[in-house]
Amino acid sequence: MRGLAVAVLAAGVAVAPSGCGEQDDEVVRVGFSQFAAEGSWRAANTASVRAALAPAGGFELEFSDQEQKQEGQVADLRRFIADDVDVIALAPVVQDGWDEVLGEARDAGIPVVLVDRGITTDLPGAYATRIGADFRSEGERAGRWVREHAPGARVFELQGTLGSGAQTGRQRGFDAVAGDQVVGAATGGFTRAGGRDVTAAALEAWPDVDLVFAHNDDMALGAVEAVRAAGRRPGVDVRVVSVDGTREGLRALAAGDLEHVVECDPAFGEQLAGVLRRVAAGERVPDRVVVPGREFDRTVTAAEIDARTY
Ligand code: GYE
Repeated sequence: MRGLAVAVLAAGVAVAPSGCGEQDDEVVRVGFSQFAAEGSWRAANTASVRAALAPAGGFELEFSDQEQKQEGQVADLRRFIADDVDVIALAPVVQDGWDEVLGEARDAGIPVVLVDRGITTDLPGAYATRIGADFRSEGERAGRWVREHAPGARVFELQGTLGSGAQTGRQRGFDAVAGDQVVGAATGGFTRAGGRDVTAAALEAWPDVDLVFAHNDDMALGAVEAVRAAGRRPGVDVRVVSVDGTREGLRALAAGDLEHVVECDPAFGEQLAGVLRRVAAGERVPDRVVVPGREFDRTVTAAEIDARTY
């Protein structure tokens, strides 16, 4: 039986170059550990990745979502290793604490591609590449807008999940440019409710705050609610600058509730699919694949808003 299977497989491989179509052995088995469904950006990212890693594209996907829990993601990776997937895609909730499980993947010969956020690691060859935005540059660009348009503003920095690559990068970038304007900072965990509650507390703790730099749009929208609830006018008494570029975020921008939005594009599933295919085939890939993003201001058009996919 085994001899027959090998012979059939060999025949299949032999005809492949002449263009006789997809062979079963070309299916790439991917384990993708997403960490949450905490907001609109992540929902769009998950949808984009799942669409690109569909069977029609030659992928078999094991998907997992872990409610922002690193332990759950570590368990995901161990399951993917036990299942002997061809490649692991990991969207790490925080930066630290991955070396042990990534060592296990490496020992098993399973390459890992980081999706969206990065990690800090001492492990040589811990991962093949990272595909995602340049968070530090996003923070810098938000900071430059503040420097230029609100140089006297007293800033509350509404930070994302502490210890996540998106939080540390955006904070470092912003602080490098406009850090001297920051009078207070706290995390809203990248959620709308978090953004609202933490901003409400911040406006009491630092009554002279007149600008909020939110690390994402969901928190920015929560901040706008908190500003109104405090009897202050968004865009007049307290201005809000943000990152992501969700449809709702851009609507708030057009309406005058937000000032400036640095785009972070979640729809890189197709690009990721290409990278995973190459990594699974043992090809070398650049160790960093940057997803570019633009910026939006009040001139954003209805057509641009309608065209948003997230
Ligand atoms: O900006 C935010 C999400 O890691 C880039 O995570 C991502 C961030 C994104 O919660 O909305």
